Amino acid sequence: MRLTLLALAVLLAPALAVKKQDFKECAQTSFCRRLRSIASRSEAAAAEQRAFESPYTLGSGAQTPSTSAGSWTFPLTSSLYPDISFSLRVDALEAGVVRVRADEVGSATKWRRYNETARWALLEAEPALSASASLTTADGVSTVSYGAKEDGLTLEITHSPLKIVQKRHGTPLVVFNERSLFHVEHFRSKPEPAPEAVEGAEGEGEGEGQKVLAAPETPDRSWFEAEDNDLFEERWKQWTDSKPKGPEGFSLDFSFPGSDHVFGLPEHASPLSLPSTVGEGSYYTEPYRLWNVDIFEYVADSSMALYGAVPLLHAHNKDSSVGVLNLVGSETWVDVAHTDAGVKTHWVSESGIVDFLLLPGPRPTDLFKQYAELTGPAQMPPQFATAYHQCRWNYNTQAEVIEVQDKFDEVDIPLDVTWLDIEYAEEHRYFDWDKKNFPDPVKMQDEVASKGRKMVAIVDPHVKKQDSFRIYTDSRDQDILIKKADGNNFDGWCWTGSSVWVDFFNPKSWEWWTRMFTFGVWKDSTKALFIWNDMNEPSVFDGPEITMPKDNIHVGGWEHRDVHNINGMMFHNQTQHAITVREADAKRPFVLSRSFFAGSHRYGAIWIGDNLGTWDHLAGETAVFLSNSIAGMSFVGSDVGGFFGNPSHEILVRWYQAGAFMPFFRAHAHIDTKRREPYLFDEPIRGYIRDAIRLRYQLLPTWYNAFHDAATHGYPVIWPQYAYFPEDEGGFAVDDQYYVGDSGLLFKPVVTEGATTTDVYLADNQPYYDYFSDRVFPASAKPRNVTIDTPLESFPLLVQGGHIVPSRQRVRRASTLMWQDPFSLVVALDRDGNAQGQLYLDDGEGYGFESGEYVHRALSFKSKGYAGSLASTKTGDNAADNAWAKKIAHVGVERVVVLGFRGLPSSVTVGGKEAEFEFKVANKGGESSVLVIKNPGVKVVDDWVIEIA
Ligand code: NBV
Repeated sequence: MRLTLLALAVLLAPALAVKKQDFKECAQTSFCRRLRSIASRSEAAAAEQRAFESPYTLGSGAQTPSTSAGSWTFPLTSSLYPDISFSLRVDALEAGVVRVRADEVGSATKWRRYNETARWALLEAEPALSASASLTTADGVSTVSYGAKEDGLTLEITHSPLKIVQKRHGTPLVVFNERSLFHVEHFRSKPEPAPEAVEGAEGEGEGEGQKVLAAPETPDRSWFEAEDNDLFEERWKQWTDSKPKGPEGFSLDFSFPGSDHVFGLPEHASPLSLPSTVGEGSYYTEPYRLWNVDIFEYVADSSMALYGAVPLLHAHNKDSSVGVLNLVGSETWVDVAHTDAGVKTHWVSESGIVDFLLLPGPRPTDLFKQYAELTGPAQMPPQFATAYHQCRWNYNTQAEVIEVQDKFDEVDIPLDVTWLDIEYAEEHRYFDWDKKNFPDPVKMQDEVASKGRKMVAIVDPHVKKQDSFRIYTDSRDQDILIKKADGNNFDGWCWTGSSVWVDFFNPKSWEWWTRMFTFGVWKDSTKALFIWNDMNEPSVFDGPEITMPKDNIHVGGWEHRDVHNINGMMFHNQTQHAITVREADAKRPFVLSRSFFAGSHRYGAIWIGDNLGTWDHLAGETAVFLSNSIAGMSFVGSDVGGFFGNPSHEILVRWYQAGAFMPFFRAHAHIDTKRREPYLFDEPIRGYIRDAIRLRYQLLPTWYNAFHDAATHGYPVIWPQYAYFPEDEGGFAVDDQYYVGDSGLLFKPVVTEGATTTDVYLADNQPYYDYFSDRVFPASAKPRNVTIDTPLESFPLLVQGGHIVPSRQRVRRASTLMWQDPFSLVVALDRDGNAQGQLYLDDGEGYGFESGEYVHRALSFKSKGYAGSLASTKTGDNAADNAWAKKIAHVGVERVVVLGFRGLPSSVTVGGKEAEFEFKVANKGGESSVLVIKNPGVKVVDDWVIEIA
């Protein structure tokens, strides 16, 4: 009886779990199986003390193309296939970055490897070469010296067997091919099945049947090319991948001597410091997979692929950080092994040229800058996009959209953006409104806009195959659709039923797509409407792994396998462009994308997809945000409350608190979930949620500073502990708390049920002040954990001593209405009584800032004995009286709170004029001193000094 009940309970329990069987493991994909096994054979060889040497050798002497100083091309051969020629090109780039490319030359087949990943990922496909770099060759080693002299960077290229070591002042940072796992599968002709050899043929040489490769006279070949029946065709479930090009995978090995931590390779729901996938006691057994998929109900801790892919890895130790950017758009798996000699990684990819860049660091901040120099700066978002977004699948009618506005107003909760999921569109034909439920979309958008708010509507990449639908007929007639292997337009199944997909790699689609968003063409859109690109992995319901067949064809004849991971970015890019230029006076666009690739940060925000409203998802997400962030994708958030399921009140409150500190802050829920807009709850729950959202609005100036730094320097909006304190080893694996920009705000979400206290890790010798109370955690020479009370209404938010945090305490119903409200400054003094901060302001929507229409202030507090002063000075070389500065000339500072001031002030003056203040002395109970200066009478655009004596 108990058993039956149990079984029944299992059956009735909501089946919230990923369907693992819908997604491949490495062993189920032939190139991964083949290439991953090189490492196992190398290990077996090592265990038996057999040599396992790379078969790859560079030709003698470097051939230096006379036209391009800083670039050297070597002939590359493999003893496995002496007749096949490869070339290896090494570029020393301006930024101290090295680029290595390898390709097969003069293939006897008609095939070419995909070589355009750089074109989409990098700002310039061919970044500038360093004219000062030099190469010398002696004793079979070519040494490139490059970068700034003081950095002491060299690249040592051993010719035979091939090995490349990047060094800084003689210390190896990264070693390529240390373990001899480098291998490039050359193109080969599909063997004609010999009548009697088809079945049971074993271990023949090339071109002799299906089981090829292991040639008896060169036994090493079998180490690198395992027998495989799936070289020219691969079946999985009901799908057959025709693989016309045959095998063209490649395997790369990068070791990081002296580094015990590697970060990056998003997107995975794994810890930030990537644990081992191989070796004894490894944390995962599958490599980190980069293959963009629509994977709902994903596992909260896994190396499985998610929606986006950035093949960027940081290796870090307390002395230095280095990065590897692998420019590959095809399916890629990465094994990580932690060893006594540092982390060793093994990357295998299905197709494309070898094209990787070594970023020298040496600090995480340098890596962020170097990556941004290569891939371009993050987009400066419109300010409203950094505020609160309310979404649900779906707000079903125009009246419901308006009701949402009213309800938020009734309960005094701010809101900037209301979202429309797929049900706004007639039969899911995006662009075509369902006029029964949305009779007057323009009126609706105008009404929302009249409150200072915006809307976002979803536009997915699947296009309903229907002759009455202009997007379909246009794209079909212009011949810009993705094709099947047989050359006909591909169709598949999605929300729209039978659908086609525009090939956004095809430049012919670009101008047309831009036109679709003009107000003349999309008559039901207004400038208050922005866009959400979902399903762009792309998601194809009846395709293998819920995506597109790999042998589909894109423009130029490239297969989908070559470009799959880049696909989502192409769609995002074009939509973003369309939204930018739809107004004569270009405004900053906002487009949210689910799928992404290296470089997607140029186009807008992402979210981490279909999460579950459970504690383990809430807990795991912080690491995912951080991992995405260090790879450029820091305008990131998750569905607040969880997409699937009906979270308890407690979890919802905790999620809102977490959401208020996600760079992208949007509540969203599946169509089958119970409604959970904040206004639906009774007090105190509603109040707790309101407090979280209002706090976000108060701190918007601090977020805007962080977004500005991201757009200017390539810094992440939120900083993991290791990047903020690169020398504090105790913090390298900490991934459940983070810093907001350079504000000194340290946030940690509460992610466990019933938590009444939460521990926070403090790395440095500075005091930390509780943002919500006067409590101070004193400076200490040793890293420590401090315990914070976290009843449901509260959570850890600390200010690191030494920072000035700007905020606006008056919250209005939308952020766009707050532009002339006064500022407050929290000045959290460091051990020496000093603090720094910044305030960046512009109109929040246009591009005037690019031509100097902004205000950027440096704020600085200095203690002198028992006195002190707070000064605001201009930074930046723009005109002090630019148009935006004039517009906000009346905006003042209404309150300054100085925490930790040592003196006992008797006067506060500005330009000789007394200002009102209150002072509370520090007490032994752990409360800091608090000096509150009221209405000092200073304006944000002016230079001023507040003197405290
Ligand atoms: O458009 C419907 C949903 C959307 O709400 C969600 O945010 C996306 O991640 N979409 C996926 C399609 C199907 C979900 C089961």
